[in-house]
Amino acid sequence: MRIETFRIHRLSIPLVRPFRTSFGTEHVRDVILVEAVDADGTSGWGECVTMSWPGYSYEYGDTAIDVMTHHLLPALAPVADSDDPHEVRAAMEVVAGHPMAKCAMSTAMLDVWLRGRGESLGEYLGAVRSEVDCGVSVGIPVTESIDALLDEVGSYVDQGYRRIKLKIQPGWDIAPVSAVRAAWPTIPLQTDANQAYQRSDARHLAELDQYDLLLHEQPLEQDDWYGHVLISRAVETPICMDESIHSLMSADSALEFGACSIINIKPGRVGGYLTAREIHDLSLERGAPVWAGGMLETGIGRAANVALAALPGFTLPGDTSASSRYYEVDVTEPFVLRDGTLPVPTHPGIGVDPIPEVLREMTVWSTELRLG
Ligand code: NPG
Repeated sequence: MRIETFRIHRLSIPLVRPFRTSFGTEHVRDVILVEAVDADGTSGWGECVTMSWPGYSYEYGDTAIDVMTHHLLPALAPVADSDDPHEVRAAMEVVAGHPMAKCAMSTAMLDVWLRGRGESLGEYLGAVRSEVDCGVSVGIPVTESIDALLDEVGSYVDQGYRRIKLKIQPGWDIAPVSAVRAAWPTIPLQTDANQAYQRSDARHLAELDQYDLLLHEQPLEQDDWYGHVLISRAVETPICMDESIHSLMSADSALEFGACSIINIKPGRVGGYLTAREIHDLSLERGAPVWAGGMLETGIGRAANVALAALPGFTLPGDTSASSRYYEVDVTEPFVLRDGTLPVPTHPGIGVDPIPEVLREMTVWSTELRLG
């Protein structure tokens, strides 16, 4: 492998419905795809999961492009011909933080490398399944109407999704959870607050224990480790962390301290698929379930996430929904739900490619970066 060029493609894709969380509402996905091009012309792909504004994370589209162009590109030049993905990850350590940008570039390189070896990402990571159970993440209806929520959840249940995740925030928690639980008494159900609560809300969150939930995701601020310990002690529903987990060390600390007992693994949040796999391995060793998070990815990021979700420790359904959950038209062949599952790609690398005409049509900006 010798990577000579990176291309950054920025796309604008309308979501099929607005996605509202406790940190804001997204109508159109600002998608960044990174293409690494080998000397022999092979392209590999990675998706940068940043949003268009720093709401979920300090990283956002503009910072990711800047970091990739001015900092990661020169850092990667010495390893452009490396046959060791770990060496590629190590080369990026000169840049502090910015895991989403790192994940996008290193995944594109990993994809080229795997294509050269004829090995799928699933095989490389250690997948043990050919299909993965899918859940769906349901935003807060823009109208805050329980009827609208029940309609949306009902359509996902009818499509076969195996678990429902409800976005919650203070003022939108007990009523939606109790309504969904009443309508579907046995469906696996969980919540995601995206850091919207405070330590003093522990008693309020404990009221949700009666609805037989799989977990509460990230109730408190990402830095509030002790607060998560307190909430974990005060509520019966298991606590899961998302935004707090940026590395293998933070996953280790979270489980050791009892800040959570379940981890949502997002490769973009932890800097790539190697670290995602290490967090999986650590959690499996500790007996802590993990599940695959989602960031409204196109088929490019989704393909890689589905491969990851096929590892043995991913025992809970992930936010790995079908293309139709997000987009009218995906940039790849669409991922279609079958009996509540998505198939793990088997072709070499991430196993999918953008459809050239769709990529062209949706691209609003692109650039080419030469290495070395
Ligand atoms: O299915 O891809 C999906 C969306 C799952 O809820 C989801 N993602 O907080 O986990 C999250 C949330 C998110 C989406 C966060 C986009 C940031 C960006």
